[in-house]
Amino acid sequence: MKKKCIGLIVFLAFFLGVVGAVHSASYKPEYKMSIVVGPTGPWGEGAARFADAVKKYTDGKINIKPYYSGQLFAGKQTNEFLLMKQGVIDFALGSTINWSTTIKELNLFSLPFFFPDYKSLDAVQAGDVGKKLFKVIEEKGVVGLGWCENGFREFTNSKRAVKRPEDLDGIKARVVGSPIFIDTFKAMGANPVSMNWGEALSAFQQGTVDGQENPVVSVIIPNKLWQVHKYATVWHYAIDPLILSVSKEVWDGFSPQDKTAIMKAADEISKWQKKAAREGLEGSTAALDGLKKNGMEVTVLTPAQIKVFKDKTKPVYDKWTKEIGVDLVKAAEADIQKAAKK
Ligand code: X2X
Repeated sequence: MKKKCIGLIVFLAFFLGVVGAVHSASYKPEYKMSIVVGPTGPWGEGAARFADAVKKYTDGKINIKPYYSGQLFAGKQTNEFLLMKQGVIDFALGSTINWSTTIKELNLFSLPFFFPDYKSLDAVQAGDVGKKLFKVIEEKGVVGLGWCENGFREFTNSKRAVKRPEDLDGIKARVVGSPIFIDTFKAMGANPVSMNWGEALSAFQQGTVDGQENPVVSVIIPNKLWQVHKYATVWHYAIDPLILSVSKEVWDGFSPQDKTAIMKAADEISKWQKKAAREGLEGSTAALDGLKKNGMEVTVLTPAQIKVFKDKTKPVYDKWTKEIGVDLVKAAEADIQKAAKK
């Protein structure tokens, strides 16, 4: 009996060893991770921390290298998801906006003035809608490991303080290359132009565009946008979650132990990253104070001022709800209402 037991243990150890070896033999020496922005700030830093944690928890077996500033997709950020599917990109800390041209459902987060606060966003991500979205992306070849965050998108420009739609008149605003953004800014009365992020940074310097919309902590501060734009409008008009992710083909090649180790790293980093993206914004004015110290004039819109913009963009909501899926939008609305009562 004892002998049999020892035999079984030896066999199991041998079997697991062989399985492990087969897996690691097929591992790549380097896994490429895509990030649209540079290494500074919670987005870029989140990617570096994830790579470090995966290395640590897999005892050096899985080596992820972050490629910043859109290097892996040669600047064209709406290609990121497709390149993951095609095996060019292995991992990504990717914006839902950049993937939304491929995955229509992800436009949910870009519906104008839809998510009132972080609480409602967290509720939607943690509930059935969040799970459904991860299922949809997995069916298209990418595994979501955790929700991270770029943040609520605010507006900056070089012309004037924007408080009412009329203030946007004639302002040439760079928006990301996803059609809902063009629709929203047209509806609000601006003159939107879609541009990749890399190009946009030079366009701000050259003054060929007047404004842009991005989160304060993750993008406006790390890129010192006060050097090019004097005015900031805080209106939380869209939220931009990031998805920490891996191509399904790559994921399926990892051993069960390594998958567990990667999930551990992903859980840890998602928590850290979301918190860092909200630092100085949630229950604090530190981030906005920072903009003011650097010479910006910051306008925080009141609920009544926001309502004027929200009413203007109602046709965008109607059009895009159909694209996203009426049921999904209704389910998210129900989660948001429930979160408001808590
Ligand atoms: O291009 C942008 O505005 C950015 C950096 O926020 C995204 O990747 C969506």
